[in-house]
Amino acid sequence: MTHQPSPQLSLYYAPVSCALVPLILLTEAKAKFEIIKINNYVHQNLTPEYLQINPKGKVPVLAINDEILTENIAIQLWIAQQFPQANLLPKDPYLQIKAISWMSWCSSAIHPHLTPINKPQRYCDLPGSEENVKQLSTSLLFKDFQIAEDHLKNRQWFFDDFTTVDAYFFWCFRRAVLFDLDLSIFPNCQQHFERMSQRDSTKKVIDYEFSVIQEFKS
Ligand SMILES: N[C@@H](CCC(=O)N[C@@H](CS)C(=O)NCC(=O)O)C(=O)O
Repeated sequence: MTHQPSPQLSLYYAPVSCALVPLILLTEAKAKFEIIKINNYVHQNLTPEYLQINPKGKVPVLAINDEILTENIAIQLWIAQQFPQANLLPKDPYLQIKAISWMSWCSSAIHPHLTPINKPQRYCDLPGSEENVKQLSTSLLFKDFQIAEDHLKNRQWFFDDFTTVDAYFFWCFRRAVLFDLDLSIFPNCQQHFERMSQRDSTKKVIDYEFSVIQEFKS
């Protein structure tokens, strides 16, 4: 049997961004990887150097040896496949497809409803319209959260055990928490958030995030 060397992994990461999700997963998997910090406060993601790495100008990026992988779902699936012992996806093939369905929803519904709350100026240029964009996006976001709220009733995780979907939804809900939205109408999501916050991997990456924010803001 030939021994395949482990690939060299570099995660391009910006604090508070959705790069938190692969960072949690790599930590869960006890993977060896380096973090390349991208200073989103000064738009380092839009510099010519970064655009050469990812022309989309976004994080996360996972560099696997010389290969560049973009898009959170693809990165999460790659990590789950590469580190099967971490059980980041359900074992049953159909439930794996269901996990991809939940991940697609985080990526294509929730995430696009979060960004306009943070950056309304990207979505409108009529004077005085930013507040309205925020309000409409918040109401779309709350419809998304209600779906998770119903699913999480009497459940600890999206599936029987922790999976990548929990990490992805955690990031989504945490963004809303950081926006200071009143989320008290979603107690099941709040409990899921608390449960996720108690995981060793999450604690570690949140501490790390704090240190990167301090560094970038100093
Ligand atoms: N479709 C991409 C979206 C990634 C994305 O929007 N990342 C945000 C951070 S959460 C970003 O890099 N934003 C920088 C910008 O838009 O300038 C994915 O799923 O990876």
